[in-house]
Amino acid sequence: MNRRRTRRSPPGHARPETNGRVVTRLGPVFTVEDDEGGLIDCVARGRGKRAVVGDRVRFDPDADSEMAPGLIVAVGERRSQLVRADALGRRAQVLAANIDRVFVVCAVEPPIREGLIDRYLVAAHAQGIEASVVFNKLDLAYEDELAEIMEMLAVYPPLGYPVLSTSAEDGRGLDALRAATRDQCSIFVGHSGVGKTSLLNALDPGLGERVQALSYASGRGQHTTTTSAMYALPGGGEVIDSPGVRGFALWGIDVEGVRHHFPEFVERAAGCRFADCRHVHEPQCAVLEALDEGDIAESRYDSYLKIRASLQSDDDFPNR
Ligand SMILES: Nc1nc2c(ncn2[C@@H]2O[C@H](COP(=O)(O)OP(=O)(O)OP(=O)(O)O)[C@@H](O)[C@H]2O)c(=O)[nH]1
Ligand SMILES: [Mg+2]
Ligand SMILES: [Zn+2]
Repeated sequence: MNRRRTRRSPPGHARPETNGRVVTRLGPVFTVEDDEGGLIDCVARGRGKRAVVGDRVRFDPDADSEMAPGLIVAVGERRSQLVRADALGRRAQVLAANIDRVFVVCAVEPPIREGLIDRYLVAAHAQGIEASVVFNKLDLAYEDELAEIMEMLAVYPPLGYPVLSTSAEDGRGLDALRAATRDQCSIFVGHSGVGKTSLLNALDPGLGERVQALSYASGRGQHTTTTSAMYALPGGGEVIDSPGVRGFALWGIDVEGVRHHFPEFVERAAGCRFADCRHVHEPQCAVLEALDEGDIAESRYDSYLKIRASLQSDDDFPNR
């Protein structure tokens, strides 16, 4: 006889459903933290299958299916979600839910791509999620290189996106990062190898093994994060570590919507001659004037045009 069966609730008894939050997912198995801090592995049924890390869920801790003891039956409403288009551009891929702040992590190596930073910032803005940029591996940057990078990143703070410089190696900037992650739910995103997992470990060395368990160790001794997972920091606050990306394609924003997610454009758009100015070829465009005068960064405007172009060429996928 299957021993698992004997643990099932007797027929007719109300299932002891309870609330919790998804802290990680590996294939079909979600790990859910209940409101007392217990961790229960669950599978999901029906609408529960759309759960992602950060989701509030209703679950039965004792459903005792073949794969896991628990069963997620419903997903709560999300106050925010970080979402991108899948590789084919046909579906939304929700990376995490109920996030307060996105930390876009970059480093000298692999090199910074402003285009990627700006796409993340647009996706966050569209969801009302705050965002910061973290420049990590400070210890590896040469002085002249550092000056150049700092100048490049200096465009962000005036737009409402703080920039933090850190080294997971020598500890610089970690106090500021700790303060910035306190009392909220954040996610670390960015290219593979920029140091997201290392930063998390540096913030709380006690996490070591749990973080390591969700990594794939390559032959060169590098550990690549394979799935998103949420960790509670001892000083308060939670951080979701996410697998590195090659690129980030926007979802749910159409070509004419992009301009509303560049704060420096929004601020100036009232000065454009046309109320629906796209800030591309229009006469008397306050954004183009600010660009000419050097008040809007070329890198940002360049990102704007590239994002527009990427969405325009996707007419087959109107949802994107
Ligand atoms: N010198 C130096 N090396 C760092 C620093 N942060 C991370 N590294 C190294 O960079 C490599 C990649 O770090 P990870 O933390 O695995 O990077 P990640 O962003 O989590 O990568 P994925 O999980 O693949 O997305 C490792 O060899 C780290 O030891 C840093 O501040 N300074
Ligand atoms: Mg990692
Ligand atoms: Zn304009």
